[in-house]
Amino acid sequence: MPTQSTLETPLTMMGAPGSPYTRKMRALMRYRHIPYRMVLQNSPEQAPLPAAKVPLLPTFYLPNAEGEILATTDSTPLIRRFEHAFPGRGVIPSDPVIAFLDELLEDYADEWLTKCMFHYRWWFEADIAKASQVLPNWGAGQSTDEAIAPLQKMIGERQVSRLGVVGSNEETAPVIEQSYRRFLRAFDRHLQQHRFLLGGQPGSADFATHGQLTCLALFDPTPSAITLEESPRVYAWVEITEDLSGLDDPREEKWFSRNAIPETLRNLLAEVGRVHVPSLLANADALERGAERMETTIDGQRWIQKPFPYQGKCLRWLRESHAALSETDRRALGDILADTGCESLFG
Ligand SMILES: N[C@@H](CCC(=O)N[C@@H](CS)C(=O)NCC(=O)O)C(=O)O
Repeated sequence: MPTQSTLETPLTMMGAPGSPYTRKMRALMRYRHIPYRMVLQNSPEQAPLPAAKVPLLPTFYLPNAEGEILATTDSTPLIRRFEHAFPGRGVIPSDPVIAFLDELLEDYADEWLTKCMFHYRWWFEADIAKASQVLPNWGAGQSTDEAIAPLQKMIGERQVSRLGVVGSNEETAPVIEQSYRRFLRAFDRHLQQHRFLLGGQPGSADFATHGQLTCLALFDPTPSAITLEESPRVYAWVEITEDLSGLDDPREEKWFSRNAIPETLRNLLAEVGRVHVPSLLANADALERGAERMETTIDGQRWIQKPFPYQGKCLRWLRESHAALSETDRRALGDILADTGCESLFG
């Protein structure tokens, strides 16, 4: 970790309140005390900013080696870049074994919980109605009801038609919905004893989880009701994690020690192994074969979806991090992951 900041601040972050990855990064910036300015998507302030190659929310505008400002996306590598650029209040555990658990849980939140998020937002009438009415208002500035109505219709229809991208369909809906409830129950039990996923201070996985849960717990009516039914504690945690700027300076000993991983964390890892790991593996297999569809079994039920190249990259990153561990670390990690289903990632 550097002793002084190597990126000029305030950083500019373009995003939207309903984007889980925008919320992930905003909570992270607040916790890390990184000064930022938030620019809303489609606002006049966005107009002069360069466009990203693949436009995604959030987008940061950061210098390359020549000092040229580039539109930069993808929260996971951005968090690692900021970890090197700003001193103090880091979110990557220093023990490589704990750091791997953090990376794996971050991937689960970013790539599996987002299936829950997108499914619930665009599957049930009440959620579709709320999201299509509110979303266009975030960036539309001052406009009349008549002017915004076609945008509301367009956004609703476009997003519903994209459900298949995350694998939400008639066959997979029960798998997604059951997994969300199981996750809530496991996270609830964990939070009864621990402040964050990896101990007494937040890791990048906490911010990823927070981002998806701002939608699931706080905004979309169907999953919000489910969250309150299963765990008011998780609901409260999402609100708390929004702004951790006042958390005492974290100390190294607040992370879990590799020799004392609580059973509640192992249960969360077992949930990752139950749904996310088979999904990552089947996706990579379909990509490798150039198949049009990935068809597999997740949680004992049929799963079909179009393969997703980005998640092929996620699996490669996890395997690279695993391969970079020393043999002692790999063995310690193996003991923690044994029988969670996560061990099949490297199998
Ligand atoms: N892996 C990316 C995912 C970002 C992402 O998928 N953002 C969504 C919104 S939350 C997006 O911009 N989708 C395209 C769109 O809405 O047009 C990250 O971690 O930042």
